[in-house]
Amino acid sequence: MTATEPLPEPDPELDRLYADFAAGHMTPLWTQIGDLMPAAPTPRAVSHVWRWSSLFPLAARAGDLVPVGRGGERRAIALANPGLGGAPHVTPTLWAAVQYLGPKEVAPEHRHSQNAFRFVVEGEGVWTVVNGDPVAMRRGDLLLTPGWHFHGHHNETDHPMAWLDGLDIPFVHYTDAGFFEFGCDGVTDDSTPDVSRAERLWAHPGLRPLVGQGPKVNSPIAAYRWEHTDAALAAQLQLEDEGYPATTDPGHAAVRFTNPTTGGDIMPTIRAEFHRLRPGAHTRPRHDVGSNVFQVFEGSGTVHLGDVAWSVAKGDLIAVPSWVRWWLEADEPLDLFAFSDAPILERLHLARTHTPEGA
Ligand code: GTQ
Ligand code: FE2
Repeated sequence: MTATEPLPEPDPELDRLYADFAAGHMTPLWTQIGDLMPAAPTPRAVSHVWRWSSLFPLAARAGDLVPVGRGGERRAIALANPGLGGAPHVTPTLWAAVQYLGPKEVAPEHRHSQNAFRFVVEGEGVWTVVNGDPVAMRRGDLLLTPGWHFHGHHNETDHPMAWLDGLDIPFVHYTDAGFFEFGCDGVTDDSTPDVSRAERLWAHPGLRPLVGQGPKVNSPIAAYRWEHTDAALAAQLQLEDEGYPATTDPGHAAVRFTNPTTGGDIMPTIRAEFHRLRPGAHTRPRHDVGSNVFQVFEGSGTVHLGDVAWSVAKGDLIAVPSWVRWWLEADEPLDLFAFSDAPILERLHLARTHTPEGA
């Protein structure tokens, strides 16, 4: 308690009052205002790093022991933030899981209110079928499964594949906003095109088809391909070398994945970005309201979270709770995928960022 007024002295009458509050399912503000309304966010979630070197072998063991099919739906293993009491929440709003699909396996179609994406840190050979559109999954690609779109995944190869799933499951759970439906038992289209119909229509830089006008809630681009992300980041660094200011900080190239019909985020609840740091480069320390999750795509470096420095390497996943001071430092060239709940916080006018060393 940081109250300036002292709390009342112990008193049997007061004890009876508190007991009667409890019996009546009521609770006084004055005993808990410090917890309910802290001067700045005091997250229960903690900073944490999950190592790909442990995640992947555990997912592979699940692949040997646990079938995938109707009922369980997905062989997805969620990251449980150590501060959140074992709940399958990487942060209070976000879900992050490693999903593993063995040779020739099929995860059957379903749909739900929760928004989802897949990010591929290694491998290829799985197609995710989104509202009947087969979308190839390859290393470096970001694939979208917006809320209420049917989706199933099938592995066409004779080797397993694992990837990162990001969803707003905890937020939808907390707000009791979720609906769910089964779709067909396999996938509605098991063809294996290199390019989805959504990309053929929507993924040409700066060109919007004249069919389907009007802003869309979700990005219609089913897959953001690595070739484009990589080229955009490489160009920023090259422009910097040529003397044109193109990076956010020296040696720090960054892009946000956007909805081409609005210029805003890919989905209503989730922001996704990609960051590239030159060897020796670092970002400026910052505090953000809301939570961030990173996955190292390539290279190695140090993630500073509060007062702790975590060395990270390919595939490692990093949870950054609200308002924790964080910054990145690259040893080698460091490529990092990032996602957050920023669209929720911004829409609700709760977003804040603080950069202690100036803007
Ligand atoms: O692939 O459809 O990690 O519905 C969690 C829920 C993946 C999926 C998850 C899901 C999926
Ligand atoms: Fe799903």
